[in-house]
Amino acid sequence: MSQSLLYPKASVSRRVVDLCGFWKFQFDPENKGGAEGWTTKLPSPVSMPVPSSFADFFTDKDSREYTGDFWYETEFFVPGEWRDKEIGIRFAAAAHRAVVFVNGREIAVHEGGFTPFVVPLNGAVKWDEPNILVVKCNNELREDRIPVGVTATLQNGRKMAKPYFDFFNYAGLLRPVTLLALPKEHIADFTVRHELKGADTLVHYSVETTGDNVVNLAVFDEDGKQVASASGKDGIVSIDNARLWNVRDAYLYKFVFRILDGSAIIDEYSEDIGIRTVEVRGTDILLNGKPVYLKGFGKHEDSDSNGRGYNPAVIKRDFELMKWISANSFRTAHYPYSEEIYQMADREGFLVIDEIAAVGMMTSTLNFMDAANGKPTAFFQKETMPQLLQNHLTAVEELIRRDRNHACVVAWCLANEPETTDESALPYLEKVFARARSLDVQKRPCTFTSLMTATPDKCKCVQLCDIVCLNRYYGWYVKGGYEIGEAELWFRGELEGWRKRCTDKPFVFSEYGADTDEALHKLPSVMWSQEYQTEYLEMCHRVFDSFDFIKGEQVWNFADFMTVEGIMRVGGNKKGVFTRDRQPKAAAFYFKNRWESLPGDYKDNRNKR
Ligand code: BDP
Repeated sequence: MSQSLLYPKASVSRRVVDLCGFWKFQFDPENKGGAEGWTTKLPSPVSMPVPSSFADFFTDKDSREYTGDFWYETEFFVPGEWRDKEIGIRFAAAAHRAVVFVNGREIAVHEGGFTPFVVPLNGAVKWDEPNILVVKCNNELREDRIPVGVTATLQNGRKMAKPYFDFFNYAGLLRPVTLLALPKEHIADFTVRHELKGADTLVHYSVETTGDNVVNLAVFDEDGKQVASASGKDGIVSIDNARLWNVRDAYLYKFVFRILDGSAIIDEYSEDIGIRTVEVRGTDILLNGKPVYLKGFGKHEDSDSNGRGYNPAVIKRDFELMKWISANSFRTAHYPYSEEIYQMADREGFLVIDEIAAVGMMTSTLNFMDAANGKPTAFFQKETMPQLLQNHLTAVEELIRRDRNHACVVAWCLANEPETTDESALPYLEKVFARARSLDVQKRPCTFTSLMTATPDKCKCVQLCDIVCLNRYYGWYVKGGYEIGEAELWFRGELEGWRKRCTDKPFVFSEYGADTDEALHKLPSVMWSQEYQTEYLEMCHRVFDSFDFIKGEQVWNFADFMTVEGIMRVGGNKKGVFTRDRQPKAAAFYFKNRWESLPGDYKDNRNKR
């Protein structure tokens, strides 16, 4: 069971119990929990909602900035009638690492704060009795883990996170925790790959189970009518006149997988699947064979009080705002998001560039400062690289296993702003790209986002990318304010360079943006004012509109978000088109106007080849 990352769903054969609610919680600054028996009972806990990030609940700085081990405790009950089942606890996300104890016994360790893991429980639980669940988490940043940073120890002995990235190091049991009971023989995983052959739509599927009984697949349309079926662990279903999944026009079929013993159902698992193809051809990104232009955002999972904790209300609001503004896509900067976000993107027809937590791959105290100066940091030559690579590859596996069946996922972003100006990045990233390509049966395009200083003459790794994603800040970090005219010339100059270097790839702006105070208006504009944000955006779009290989614009950021405190950030990063509480800045109306008027196949180059 521990191998299965399938979303927890009850069915005729499966049981799911939600363990969310208030748990006990305690910081362990002296690292003494293990020696003092906290594995069965926390000595002086406070209450803590699960899921959530702990940082923004407390009123003192030591708690907000707390870095080190912290513990959770709760109780759960396992009914005796589950004795012949395989049972486990599923953590949708424990940032950044967790050790799990049941009734005092250590039963699992997991590294990586943004992907799920299941802890098998058989053998560790008491049936028909309460069981004690204790989780020791740790949020220290290290150069051999992702996201990358270091942990400093202050003179008073307190630890402090020093991220190499520009978002607050929120941690905790960020996403739901569930108790699962599955039949011993169960569906562990499956993949689908879609093929459009003239009028025929073929779905190649492959199911992994823990036994040898027969597997059946039945496919239902949105009216509940069965439209196809097949038998066998691997096979093809053909759907006549299939309604394809499209941008902002989603259609989801229900795929029901069953393990059967004669007519008895041993296990059943179903998933809503959008049928579509995605591919890159020349400088086009093709969805179902037709070019698409990405309009949208780099986002964060970030909200008031709950930090990076699962927040369904904010998820809902964000999708409503993205629809209002006429966006069609977003990037999950800078880590895999909650599974429910991909489900909603599937349902609403949004295209997702799915990013891994490989961020901060450049030695830096504040990502945004060092990113601009171009000083080499020899990041990929550090001795921590072999270990970092191992963790990175495991994270790629978990990301792709978790998300590969979502129609919304149209590309994998395998790193954010790695230091690709140095040759040593190439062998490292080659291994990461090779692993991703080997795992995705849909062969989606792979990319990384390119940092500002990795210009066409300096980047050593862009050849790995199927889509080139650029993070560029001309007019903000480079030649901002009154010099914006020069910024535009520099910007155009760089793009001419790219035109020469990569003649046959689509480019997407995965970041561009200007910090903006929601209350500041200035005529004439100055940097930080709402007027400047719009002028800056107009300049960027003028540039994008004049290069036909640019196939998308995802502005940084959807909403203001929290970062470390410091001289460059006023209550966080303010590049949001919306405020942190999801209200529009002036730029939101500007975007709505632009995106409503851009055709869905803007810059269709097919007839030019
Ligand atoms: C880029 C990073 C992003 C930052 C952004 C900024 O990818 O995480 O928040 O710059 O400075 O370098 O706003």
